Amino acid sequence: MNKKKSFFDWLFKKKKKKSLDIKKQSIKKKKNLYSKLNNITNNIFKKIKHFFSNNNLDKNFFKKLEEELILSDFGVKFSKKIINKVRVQVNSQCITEVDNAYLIFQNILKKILSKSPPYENNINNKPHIILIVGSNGVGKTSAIGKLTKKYINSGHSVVLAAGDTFRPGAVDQLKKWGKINSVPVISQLLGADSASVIYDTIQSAKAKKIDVVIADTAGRLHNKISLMQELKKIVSVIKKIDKNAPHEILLVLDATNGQNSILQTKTFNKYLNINGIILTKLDGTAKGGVIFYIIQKFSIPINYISVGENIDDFYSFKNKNYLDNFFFKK
Ligand SMILES: Nc1nc2c(ncn2[C@@H]2O[C@H](COP(=O)(O)OP(=O)(O)O)[C@@H](O)[C@H]2O)c(=O)[nH]1
Ligand SMILES: [Mg+2]
Repeated sequence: MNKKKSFFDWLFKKKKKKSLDIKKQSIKKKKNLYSKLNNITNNIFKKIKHFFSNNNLDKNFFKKLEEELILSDFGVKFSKKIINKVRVQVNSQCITEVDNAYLIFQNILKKILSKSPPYENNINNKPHIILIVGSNGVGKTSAIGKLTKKYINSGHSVVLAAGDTFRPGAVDQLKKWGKINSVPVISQLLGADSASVIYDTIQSAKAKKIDVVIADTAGRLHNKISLMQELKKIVSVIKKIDKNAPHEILLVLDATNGQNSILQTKTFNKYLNINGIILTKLDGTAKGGVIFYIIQKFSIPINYISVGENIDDFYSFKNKNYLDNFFFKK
């Protein structure tokens, strides 16, 4: 009897230790994530924070703040709009301390962040088909690698379509991500018809009952119109298999491109029905103001942000609370 009791004691302690270990691991993971996000915050707002702590609310204050915002890629008109809002509140509340003006400024930005429409990634179709589009070099293929891991982690099977048949090396790059995630990549030779590669991939996914198809596409063809036509053709070929597909068309934007990202969004959205945005390279820019500009200008959700070249440097934008916390942490 005693032996039995001590065995159960031992088993209980072992289980408790294991659950503590798991807890510790997840805390460590969260800490890493927070410090990474904190670094981005510093990038985006370093200059602005510096500005607020090095200036008084004198008569030139708003003009100088406007310049800061424009330099941080908030856009000229949008910067003016934000400044006006700050000015109205500062005046009506008779604020004289720059710290209080900073709080007002942060609250205005928080409100903009909270306006980003929610991103619903319910998988109601099998296969769920995602088309990744965007200009050359913005981070499409890398984003596919990182997104694949997210789906694998949530228990879904994935197949990748090497739809960038234009750039030499693009297929190999996608295959590398396929290997890292242990998922198949369907490809043809360089110069092959992109729509046909994606069509084959979807057929293969159907035959093998794979949950998610993520299709890469080329970023640069000889001109903008031909790229858009190629993408429209891909969409119509996909519709031959499932008229409701692609279920998501995600536009990848490079945050370091600043205002150019706005033009890209306009162009891609004119030709395709963009469902969501992946904003990449937020780690490499002090000009992240574009994220606010995109949110206020387009009613397209920001689905993910990418903050580095590693597979885990990829965060859902859904959890606004922690983003809020880290965008604005002192
Ligand atoms: N620093 C940084 N680099 C990135 C990020 N995403 C992609 N890259 C790099 O950007 C370059 C272009 O990425 P790629 O996925 O090939 O772009 P694509 O041409 O749109 O497919 C590569 O060197 C990537 O490693 C990111 O979030 N941060
Ligand atoms: Mg690519």
